Amino acid sequence: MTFESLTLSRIEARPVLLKLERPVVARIATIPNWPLILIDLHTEEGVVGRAYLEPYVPRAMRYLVPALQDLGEALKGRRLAPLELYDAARKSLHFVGYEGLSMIAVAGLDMAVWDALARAAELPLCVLLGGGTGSVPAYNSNGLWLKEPEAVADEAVELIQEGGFRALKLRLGRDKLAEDLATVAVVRTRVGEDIALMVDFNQGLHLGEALERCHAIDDLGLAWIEEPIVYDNLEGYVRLTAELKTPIQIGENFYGPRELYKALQLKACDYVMPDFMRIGGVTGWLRAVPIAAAAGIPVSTHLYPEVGAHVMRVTEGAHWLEWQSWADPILQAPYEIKDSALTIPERPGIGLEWDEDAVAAHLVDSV
Ligand code: SMN
Ligand code: MG
Repeated sequence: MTFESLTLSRIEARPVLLKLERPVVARIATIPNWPLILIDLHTEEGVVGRAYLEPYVPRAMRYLVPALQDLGEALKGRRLAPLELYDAARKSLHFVGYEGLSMIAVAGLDMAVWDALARAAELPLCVLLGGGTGSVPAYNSNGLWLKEPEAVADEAVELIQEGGFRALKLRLGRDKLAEDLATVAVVRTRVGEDIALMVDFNQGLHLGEALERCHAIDDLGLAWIEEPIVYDNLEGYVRLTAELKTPIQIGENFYGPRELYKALQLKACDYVMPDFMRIGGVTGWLRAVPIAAAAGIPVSTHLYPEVGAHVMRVTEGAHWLEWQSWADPILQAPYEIKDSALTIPERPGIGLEWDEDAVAAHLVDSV
């Protein structure tokens, strides 16, 4: 069989819910259980492409699962050319909405299509894309949510040990600025000077608060300040980026390459970190990151560490991979982290195989 001959037959999408070892507690939301939509893209030739979406809100799986299955029906019989299917799927939902859930569904389809193609070619995805296997520098983003300073510091020490990490991300945005300052101070004391610390406000502040709080942490040597204000207040980001010494990081809420382009044109950030379900999967990533590279802006990933590792191997200006082990419980062979880097396994495709017993234990009928 040659990969040129693959034909899409159907998309199977299954909702699972996993209890988070360290629940997400951010200024704007608390998430105790993590939703994953497992996508199996079947081809007439028998190759199955696999990917997942993680839409934060369990109830969102109620409408994303049928949307994915419906894209499968709409594209049934088409040859598996990722760019062609991406464009066809985008077009099919254009009048419904060009961003939001439409883009998320297309992104899920796209990642599974690329996976199927790479599996058929018997190549790791990064090799199919013209790169090579190897490791990708990663920071640990598995925890450090809004808890008491001492508890955050204890967790920071634990997180370093999860893979010889040299970088961690803390969430900020407690009720009082003094509590955030105390948290960064105690974490710094416990982890030492050699660990890079990123901070993320998860869009929790209004511009006035952000100006005050970001200036207050501007001399702490932080690696970046992420999303202090709501993601689409680009004027606010322009002001923050101009005023602060610490690099401003945004991008997990860019829907498609054009949003990245607009932010960079306005000089609304120093760094970008597109998310795979919003930027448009692998295809969206491949179309977005050259814009950042041409502008001299370093690119990090958001969530989706497995597919993220592959595309970072072919990303000019690749910066940090965000490591979360949140899909590990349903994977047969989770990716490994050593010396603060994720190593791409010698497996075809993205390298995701479901642990079907674990999947059965976590499948949800209604959410
Ligand atoms: C984030 C990740 C997962 C859930 C909520 C928030 C965060 C990040 O913005 O960048 O890791
Ligand atoms: Mg973030």
